[in-house]
Amino acid sequence: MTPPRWFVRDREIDLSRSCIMGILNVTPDSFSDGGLHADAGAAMRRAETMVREGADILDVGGESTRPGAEPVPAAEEIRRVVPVVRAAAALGVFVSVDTGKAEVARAALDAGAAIVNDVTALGDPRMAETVRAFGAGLVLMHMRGTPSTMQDDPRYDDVVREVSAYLAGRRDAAEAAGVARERIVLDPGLGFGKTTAHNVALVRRLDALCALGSPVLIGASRKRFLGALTGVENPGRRVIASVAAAVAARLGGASVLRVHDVAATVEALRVADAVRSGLPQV
Ligand code: HH2
Repeated sequence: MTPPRWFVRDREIDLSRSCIMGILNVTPDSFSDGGLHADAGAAMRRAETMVREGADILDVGGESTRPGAEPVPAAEEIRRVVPVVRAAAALGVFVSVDTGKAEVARAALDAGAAIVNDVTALGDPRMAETVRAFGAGLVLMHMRGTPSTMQDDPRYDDVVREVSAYLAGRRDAAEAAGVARERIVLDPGLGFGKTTAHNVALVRRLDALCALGSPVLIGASRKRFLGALTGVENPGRRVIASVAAAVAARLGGASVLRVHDVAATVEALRVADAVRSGLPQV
């Protein structure tokens, strides 16, 4: 099967093997690493480690989206992310900015980011134009409700069908606003308005989302549903569960894996990639 392609600014990201997006939260309150990299120096040490461990993309976020999180003003988000984006881009990796605000996206793209990771899937009406103007890559993610309400009894008739239809619609909207299809990646948004059963169903039936023809990103890393499945309560101790989820997602067709634990995931995905694609000369 030919891998889907992903163009970001003037480059193409190699999706013939797993693409690892390392999480770099510069927030005081993210669910598993809040406050750890809140100053730019600590964030850059973390960035350098993840690049050494094999991250292809660094995803810089200045606003937590954990369930119940409160919104952060754009000026504060820009203050948090821009210095880190600029320094991370200088490491030679792709940098994405995890934001739903066009103003923050523009500041990050100006500072050298190549991708906008928009968990609101164009909730800001100016986002598509911002992405188009820079020729940036765009991740469109599904979320039910907002972070402050999303885990209040989420219900679907058919979660796989509804999430896929929603993402196809958001991709159409992005294309209508001038963002080329080969710049777009789709993400079912594990944990964003979903029960454990919904998250598991989305990973089990990733083929339905992959059938839309765009690369698929999965962010399962350290999330609460992995705690529910394994009984591991401390998010920082969910490495094995997170790696297992990344492997399952990769074998199900995901191209991009958004993770905290880069070294462990890269090692496991070497095996998953070999099993998926085979090796020459067998
Ligand atoms: N998950 C989180 C944040 N951003 N972006 C995409 N595309 N997909 C995801 O699954 C996703 C995301 C939540 O995780 P994290 O960044 O670790 O925590 P927080 O939102 O509390 O900063």
